[in-house]
Amino acid sequence: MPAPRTVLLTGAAGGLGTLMRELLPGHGYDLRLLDVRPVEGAPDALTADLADPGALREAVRGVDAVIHLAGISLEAPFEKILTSNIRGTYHLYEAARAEGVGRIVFASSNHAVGFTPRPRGGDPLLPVTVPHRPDTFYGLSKAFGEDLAQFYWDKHGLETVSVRIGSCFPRPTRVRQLSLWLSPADCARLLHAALTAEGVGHTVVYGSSANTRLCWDLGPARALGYDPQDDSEPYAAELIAEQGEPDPGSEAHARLGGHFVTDPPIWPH
Ligand code: NAI
Ligand code: 15L
Repeated sequence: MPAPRTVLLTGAAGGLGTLMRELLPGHGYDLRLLDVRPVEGAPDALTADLADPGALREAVRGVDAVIHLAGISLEAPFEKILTSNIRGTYHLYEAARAEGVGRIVFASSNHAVGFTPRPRGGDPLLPVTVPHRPDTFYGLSKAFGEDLAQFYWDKHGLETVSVRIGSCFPRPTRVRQLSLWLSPADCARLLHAALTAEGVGHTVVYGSSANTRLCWDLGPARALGYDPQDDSEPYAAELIAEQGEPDPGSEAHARLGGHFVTDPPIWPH
């Protein structure tokens, strides 16, 4: 596949979308932006809902690839997750299939496997092959997205890299993020690798920087050509002084998904 140049970025008004629309052009991309909300400073951005299949067909027409960030990014009532993340991601894949788009990079999450026990010191790093163990309806929608991606590859030859993102923010703000942090610059490197690697079929990777406290295997991401440059460790002393060491006996620390595992469920009322 020739290197993609024109890329649709969904969720462009969000936190990660805002960071990526600043950084990805530096890797050579022309971005088409989409969000259900107006995108600040981008009057040409498409304002469209993932619930609108016709708008998505127009949005993907002529692009080489899609980076799919749009959706609810935290736990929410199931009906809302169903509309934006499950049905919405389906609509996007259908639009991409119908318009012959070759590849999607899907923003999956650590919460697709959030109930997985967090490796302790000396344990092997978590492989991407662990079974789905979502910790929330939100995580369940990411597990669905990964399965949808596999299905569209097997059935229709539409490629996806599903990136199980850890925590991508300008800097880590919680002790838990010391193992999961993905710096914005590394995120752009990883998305670039996911867009340009040859023959990915459907590939699942973990997405973080090369953190000293890494708990998962970055091998599959590196195999795409990702070469992370950042490490959360310079933030460790300050965060631990502020928040203390995580309690090794707590359920939130024992599982990859942290507090998403232990937060009370959100019911539809
Ligand atoms: P965010 O909540 O800041 O941005 C999401 C964007 O999607 C928003 O601008 C929102 O308006 C848009 N959106 C929501 N529903 C939509 C719909 N129905 N139609 C069109 N647009 C819609 O989230 P953030 O942090 O930027 O995350 C981006 C993606 O990456 C999300 O899919 C999230 O689940 C995933 N992710 C992010 C992580 C992080 O650390 N930031 C970690 C793991 C996954
Ligand atoms: C996610 O999936 C969320 O979208 C993000 O806001 C963070 O909460 C992140 O996981 C995390 O686990 O820190």
